[in-house]
Amino acid sequence: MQTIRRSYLSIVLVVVVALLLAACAGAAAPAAPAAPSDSAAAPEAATTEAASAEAAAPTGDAIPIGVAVAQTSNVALFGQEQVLGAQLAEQYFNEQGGVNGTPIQLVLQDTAGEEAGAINAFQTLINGNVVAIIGPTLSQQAFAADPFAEKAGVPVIAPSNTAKGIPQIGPYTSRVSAPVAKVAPNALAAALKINPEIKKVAVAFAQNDAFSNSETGTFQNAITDTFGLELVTVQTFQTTDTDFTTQASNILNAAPDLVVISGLAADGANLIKQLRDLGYTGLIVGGNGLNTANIFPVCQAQCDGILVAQAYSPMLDSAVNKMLVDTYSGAQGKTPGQFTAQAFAAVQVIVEALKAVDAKTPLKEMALVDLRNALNAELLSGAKYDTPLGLISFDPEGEINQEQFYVAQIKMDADGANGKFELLK
Ligand code: 1QQ
Repeated sequence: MQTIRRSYLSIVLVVVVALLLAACAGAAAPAAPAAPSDSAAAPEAATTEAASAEAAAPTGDAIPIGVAVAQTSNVALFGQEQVLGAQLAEQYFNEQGGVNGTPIQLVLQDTAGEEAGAINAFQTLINGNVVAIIGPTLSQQAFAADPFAEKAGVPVIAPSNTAKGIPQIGPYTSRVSAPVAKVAPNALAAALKINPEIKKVAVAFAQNDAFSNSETGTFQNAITDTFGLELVTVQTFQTTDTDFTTQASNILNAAPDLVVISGLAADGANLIKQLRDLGYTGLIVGGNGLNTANIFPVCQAQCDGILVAQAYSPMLDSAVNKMLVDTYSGAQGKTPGQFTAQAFAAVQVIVEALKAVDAKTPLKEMALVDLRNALNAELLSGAKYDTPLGLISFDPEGEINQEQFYVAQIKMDADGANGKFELLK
């Protein structure tokens, strides 16, 4: 008995010493955040797993958090707002002491607008030893890139992926961007409140985009089933289209009382402009792809009146939101939009989850593979985060729990040069 206990103890001792040595070895090698690169050369996919599994966790230096969003292409109409939100969060949380005294450092990697760019950016960040990745901008890109993070065991916070099925990509994928199913129908309810006479609805959506397909499904079900309206035409387009004469003419011929559009920013706003130019005067509901002031230069005065459901209110009465609105307005001369607030929230949940992990086991004692796993487990623990989006948490699948949604209506100046999203009561 005594012998068994003694040999058991010595095994425990050996294991503990081995673990300590491993931890020290892990901690000794400095983390090497990926240098921001504009060439976005794709590392070999085969090296991804091995490199990240053996890499050391960040030590005394800043903790690298990857941000893979669109800084170029038409998708940068969203991505620009995301970069601003993430950088504001980086500055703010570092001023608050970072992760229990250790600063964070964003590692930006441009995805541009396609799937391949998102995959390249993800692989660069994974190999660059980031603790987590915020991105990509589009659901279309997420379905392609997130599986690489899943394979490498890197937590992903989707900052703006609202299509059905995003958290189900895998156990490492969570989102701070509420799904279209929860958000979009609010805009239809608002349209009916403004004009209770609406009976006939026309729908248009971008066929080559995962989010647009998901959102139009939600809209079409709500139009016919929830609100009992008549769907008079369904028009399709591509996110790369610039000429919408056919779709706009077909919509006008169907004589709808309401037009509902699911596309991205440039295409969606061009369609709206051409629809108005051809003479449509009724209400327009735009989906999440029209949820940015960056559409104003595209549809100009013809943006006026568009209804858009939002998962963020700049009016939210909380300390962190007031700070975001004040800081952003000071620098940009306008209030922040949803994509900025969601990117801020994405950084925030990672910082706060890292603090919780660090309080249990100091991060600098953890191997990167363990740190990434512990961070993911913490995010999925149900802990609540008081963000500019309100109080949020993640369910065990990584879906956001968020209480409050809003509907805004775009108001443009007469000359179409400036405008704003005005929240409806
Ligand atoms: C998605 C979206 C886009 C409008 C994000 C910019 O919601 O791709 O899921």
